[in-house]
Amino acid sequence: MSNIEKNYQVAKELYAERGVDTDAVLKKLAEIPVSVHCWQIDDLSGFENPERGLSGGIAATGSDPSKAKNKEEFMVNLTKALSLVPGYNKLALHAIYLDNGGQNIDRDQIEPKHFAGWVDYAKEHKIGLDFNPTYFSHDKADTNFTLASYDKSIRDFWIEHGKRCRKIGEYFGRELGDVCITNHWIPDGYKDYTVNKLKHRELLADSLDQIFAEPIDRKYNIDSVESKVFGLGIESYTVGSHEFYTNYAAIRNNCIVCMDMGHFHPTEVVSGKLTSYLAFGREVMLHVSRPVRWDSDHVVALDDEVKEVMLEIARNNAFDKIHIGTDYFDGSINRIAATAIGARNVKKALLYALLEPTKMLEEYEEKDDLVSRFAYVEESKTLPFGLVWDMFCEQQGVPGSDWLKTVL
Ligand code: RNT
Ligand code: ZN
Repeated sequence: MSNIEKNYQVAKELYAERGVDTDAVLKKLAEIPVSVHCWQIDDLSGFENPERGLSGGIAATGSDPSKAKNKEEFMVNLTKALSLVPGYNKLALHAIYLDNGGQNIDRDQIEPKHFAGWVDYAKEHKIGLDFNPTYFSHDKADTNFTLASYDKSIRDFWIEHGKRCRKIGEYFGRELGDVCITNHWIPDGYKDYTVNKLKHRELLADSLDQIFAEPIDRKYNIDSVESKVFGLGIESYTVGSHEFYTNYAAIRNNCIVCMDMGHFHPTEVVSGKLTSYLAFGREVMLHVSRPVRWDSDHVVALDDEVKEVMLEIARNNAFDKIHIGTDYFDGSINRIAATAIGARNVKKALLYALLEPTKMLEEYEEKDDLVSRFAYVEESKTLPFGLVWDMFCEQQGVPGSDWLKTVL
C-alpha cells in the first residue's frame, strides 16, 4: 500500500466517525465543473491584437518572463496548466481568443467558426467551454462606455457583439453537451462625480434586452451579467452595479447574475449572499478571485472566504445552481503555475466543503445547541483533509504537492 493510500485510510476513518463518506465525496468532487479562465496565461492579451493594451479599468501587473509570446506557446502553456487541475474542468474563453486566420475580424463580426479550434481542443481534452464577450480593449470602448454609451452607434456595435457571443456559447453547448455560460461584463462608468446616474442604467437595460431578445435553449447557453463596484479610472460610478444586475436578472428572467469575489466592498462577502439567490431558485455564476484590499485580481488562495463560499454551495447541495469559475491575472509569477495554484485551490476548497460534517452541525443548530455547533465547526477545521486531497490527485492522475517541479 502506498503512503497516499495508507494516509487516506486514516483520514477515511476519522471522517467516518463524523458521518462523512470520503469515497462518495471523492466521486462527487471529480464531477463538479470548475471553469478555469484562459487569460492568466497571457495577461488577457488574446489573439485578436496582442499588442493592444488592456482597457476598462482592469490591469495585469508584473514582469515575470513566462507570459506566452504567441498562440503556439499559449496553447502549450494552457494545456500544461489544465493538466495540473484534477477532476472535471471547463475552460473559460474571451472573445479576443478567436482564430481570425490572420484577417481583421472585428467584434461585431465574430462567428462560431472562429472558435471551432477551441471546440476541437475541448473535445480532445474532455472539458467544457464557457465564454465571455470582450467589451473592452478596443477603440470603441476607449471612453469607458459600451452598452450604456449615449452614442447609439457605439451601443449598437457592442449589442451586436453580445448577440454574436451568445451564438458562440450556444455552439459550444451544442457541440460539447455541457452548457456554456456566456458572461457579460462591461466597464461602463465614470471616473468622477456623476450627475445622471439613471440614464446610463436605462440604456444598459435596453441594450441587454436587445442582446437577450432571441431565446436560446438553456441546455446550451446561459447568459450571466457581472457586476462591479468600480474600476481603475472608473472609480465613482459603475453603471452595472450589483443592485442593477440583481434586479435586471430577477425581473427580466433572461439571464443570471455573476458575482466576482473581488467586486464588492472589502468587508462584504459573496459567501453571505449566495443563499439569497438560492432561496428563489436562482442560479449564480461565480468568479473566484482574491481581492487584496481592492479588486486586485490576485491568484486564488485557499483562504477562509473561498472555503466559506464552497461550504455554502456544498451545504445546500447547490452545485446545479452555482456555477464556479476562476478569474485572476498576475504577471509577477509564472503564469502556468499561477493558473494551477488558483484552480487547485478552488478544488481544494470544494473538497474541504464536501468533507464538512454538515449533518451533525445542522442537528446542533436545529436543537439550538449553539456551543456544540461552535465547538464542532472549529474541530472540523483540523480534520485531515489534505490526506484526502492527495488521494484525489492520485486518482485523477494529476501530480500532488510537488507539481511545481513539473512546471519550472
Ligand atoms: C473585470 C471582471 C471580468 C474580467 C474578465 C477578464 O473586473 O472581473 O470578469 O476579469 O472578463
Ligand atoms: Zn470577473
